[in-house]
Amino acid sequence: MGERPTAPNGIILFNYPVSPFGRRVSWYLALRGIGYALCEQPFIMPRPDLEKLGLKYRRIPILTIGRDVYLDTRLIIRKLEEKFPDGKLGSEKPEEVFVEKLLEKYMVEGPVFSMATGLVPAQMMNDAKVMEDRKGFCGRDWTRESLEQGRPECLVYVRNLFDFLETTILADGRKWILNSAKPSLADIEAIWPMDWLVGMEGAVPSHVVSEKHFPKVYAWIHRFRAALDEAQSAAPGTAVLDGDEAVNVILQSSFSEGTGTVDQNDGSGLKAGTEVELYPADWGSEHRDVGQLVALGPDEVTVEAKGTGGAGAGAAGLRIHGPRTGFRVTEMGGST
Ligand SMILES: N[C@@H](CCC(=O)N[C@@H](CS)C(=O)NCC(=O)O)C(=O)O
Repeated sequence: MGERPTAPNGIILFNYPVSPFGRRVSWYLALRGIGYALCEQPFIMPRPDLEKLGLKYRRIPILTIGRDVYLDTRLIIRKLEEKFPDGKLGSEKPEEVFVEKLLEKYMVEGPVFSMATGLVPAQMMNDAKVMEDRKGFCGRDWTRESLEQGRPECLVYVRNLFDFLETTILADGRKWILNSAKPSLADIEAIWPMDWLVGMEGAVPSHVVSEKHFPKVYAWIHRFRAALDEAQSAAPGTAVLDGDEAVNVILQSSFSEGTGTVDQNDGSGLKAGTEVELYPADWGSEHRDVGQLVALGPDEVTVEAKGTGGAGAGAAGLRIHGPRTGFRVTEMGGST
C-alpha cells in the first residue's frame, strides 16, 4: 500500500505557476523555509478541485491550513506570520510596519497590478477562452485592440513606478527596502509586480524601462532572485498533491485555529451566527461563499460553510477566512 498523502505543516497552496499573486506566497514560504504542499490549478475556470471543497471564491492563490481556508495574499501572508512567528519576515518597529503596510496597500490594493497587467503583450491574447474567462478583470476586456490602446498610459505609470523606487528608498544603495540583512516582508510587498514585469518578455520596451535606466531597481531584483534561489535550494522540497489528494487531506484535518469573535463595533452590525455571503469587492464578486458568520474583526472575516459545500465539504464544514478590506460580507437576503 502506498503512503497516505500529507501536507507538510498542514499547508496546501492552490496556485498556478504564472500567478504573480501566487508568487508572493510561494516566495514567502521559500524564504521562510516553511514546508507545504502544492495543488496546481488551471489558469482559467473551471477549477474542479476547489468545487469539490465547495469553495466558490475564484481568485488565485488560496491557502489552506487544516480545514481553514485563507483567501487573498494579504491575509495569507499575515496568517503565516502569525502562525510561524519564529523568524517572521515582518518588522516589529512601528515605522517599518507602516512602510510594509503602505506598500501592501499601494501594490496589492492600489492601481499597480491593474497598470502592470495593461502591459501584457497583446499578441499573448490569442485564446478566446482566456479572454472570455478574464472579461472585466482589472477593468479591461482583454481584446488585443483594447490592450494596444491602453498600453501608453500603463507604460507611463510603470516607468514612474520604477523611477519612484530608484530615486527614493533604493537611492542610497541599500540592498533591501528596510536596510535589513536579508529580504524582508517589505521587499516581498514591493517587488512582486516589478519582478513580474521584468520577467515578462515584451511587456516593457527597453528604451523606456531597462537596467540602464533603473540600475538600482534591477540590481535589487537580481539580488532578490539570488536570495530566493538560495532559500529554495535549502528549503524542504514542496510536496505535490493532485486535487483528490488535497481534498482528502483537508477533509481529514481538524481546524487549525479557534473561531474568534464578532466585533460589535465593525460598522456592519452583523451578528455571530448570521448567514452571510463573502466575496471580493473588485472582481469575481459573483463567486460567493455562503456560511455562518463566526468571526469579524478589523482585518479578517470568517464564515463557517456548512451544507453549502461540494461532495465532501458540505457535511463537515470548512472555515473560510477573508481579509476585511476589499471583501464584502453581506447578510443573506439582507441589505447589509
Ligand atoms: N487581492 C488578491 C488578488 C488575487 C488575484 O487577482 N489573482 C489573480 C491571479 S494572479 C486571479 O485571481 N486571476 C483570476 C483567476 O485566476 O481566476 C490577492 O492578493 O490574492
